[in-house]
Amino acid sequence: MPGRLIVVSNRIPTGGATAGGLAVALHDGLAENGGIWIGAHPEPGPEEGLFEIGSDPYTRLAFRLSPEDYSNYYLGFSNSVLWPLCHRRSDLVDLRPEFYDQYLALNERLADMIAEVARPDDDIWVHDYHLLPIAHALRARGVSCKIGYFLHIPFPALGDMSVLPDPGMIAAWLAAYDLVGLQTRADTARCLEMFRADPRAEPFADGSIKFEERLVRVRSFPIGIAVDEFRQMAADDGTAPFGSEQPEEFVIGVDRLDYSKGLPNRFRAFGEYLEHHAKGRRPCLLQVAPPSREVVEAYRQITEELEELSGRINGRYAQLDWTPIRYIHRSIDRGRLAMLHRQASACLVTSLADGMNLVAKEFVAAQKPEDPGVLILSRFAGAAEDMTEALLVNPYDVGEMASAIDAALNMPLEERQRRHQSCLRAVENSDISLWTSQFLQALARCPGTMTMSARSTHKRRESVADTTGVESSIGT
Ligand code: GDG
Repeated sequence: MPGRLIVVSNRIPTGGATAGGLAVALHDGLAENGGIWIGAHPEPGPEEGLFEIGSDPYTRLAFRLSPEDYSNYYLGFSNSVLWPLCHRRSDLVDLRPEFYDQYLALNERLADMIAEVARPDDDIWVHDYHLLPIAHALRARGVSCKIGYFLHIPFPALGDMSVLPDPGMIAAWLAAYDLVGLQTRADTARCLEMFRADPRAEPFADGSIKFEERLVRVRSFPIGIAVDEFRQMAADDGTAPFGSEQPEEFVIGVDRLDYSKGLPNRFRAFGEYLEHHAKGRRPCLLQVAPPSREVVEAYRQITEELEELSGRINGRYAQLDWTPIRYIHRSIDRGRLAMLHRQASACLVTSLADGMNLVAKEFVAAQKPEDPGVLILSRFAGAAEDMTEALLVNPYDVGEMASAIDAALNMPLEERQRRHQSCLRAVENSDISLWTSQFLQALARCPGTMTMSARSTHKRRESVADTTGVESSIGT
């Protein structure tokens, strides 16, 4: 019987209708050989091991986060230490011993549960920063199957890692995987820099690293969206998403309300545009920003800042029949979102740091190719690495973003079409189904747990690869 795919993520998808892009993309791989998805149930509760929440067409096994796990592992070490660190906000890192202890404890407990379920011929695919130590903990329990890892957020700079309680653990944790997938070539370069600086690591030219007894490969796999599905959702079916409140023209922004998304500067830039460029024109900024991690202080602060900024800008410029910023601080239906993207003249993505940013890809996929809107994209979003024909901006430069809004709203049709075609190619080349299959194929090609003799053979092969440039990890 062929091995199964076991996906492990912080959250488990709990229902077909609400399944996200990742769940849909992994569906075939999971269904094919009776796969398993393991993740935390959205409702915390007392510990009770893994329990099944569905098995059609693949098994979903959930575990409960205790209130301490939720506070210290999830909100604490994951979202008040690793998240700010990876998004270049070391100033927001909140170091408390109980956060790190619970992060390690939860990962150890989860490794116990996975070890009970995994068979040697299974492939395990672990997702994101909440679960960095899982492979290391599984190896300590004798689990020998291939284990891949994908980090959805930026890989941190080497110097920034020094703020962690035990910075050397990141390399040791990652080295326990067979394959480490990152969003961009720049992330891969930062990860390799970390290994190069570590005396325990011996990096090879193809992006693989010998680390003590193990061999790990590091490569970029830029994540994407289900392009056709989003395009179909955006298609005009006669519904007016604004009802009777349709603005004359509008620029759209869609983001979880997170400090990494650069929202205050986006609002300021729109204010600058109105002050210096609009000249009687009356576009709206439609900002959809559902709440996120609201109990964390940094998130509370940015929520207040945005309310204050939108109030101030609207107070200054609004007219009886025009509200410049329409700020919606809650989630809206995905189909409606797709239609709004299609109707927008431009989209603002202003992240100060972002692993990829799927909103940029959704906006491009939703456009009418014959009359497309313009994507204004932060240089610091992973999406900018391949979407080079978007209007790239520095999100710290409010004046530059105001000029970009002006340029987007005045851009000739031919230039809009040319830029859109180029961005659409990048979006189609990273379709989520390709992303999934490329990652799983690369994991299948990994040599797996190595013996000393196998390692020396590998070393000889790599020295050939060095000269031929075969399988270069950077640039894929
Ligand atoms: C992490 C990384 C990386 C947003 N508001 C609503 C809504 N959304 C949807 C968007 C998009 C998704 O949420 C957000 O994805 P992003 O990629 O933009 O950002 P993160 O949530 O920070 O995701 C990121 C991603 O992982 C994948 O690897 O790209 O860099 O930070 O799909 O459309 N959806 C609905 N209503 C909303 O109000 N229905």
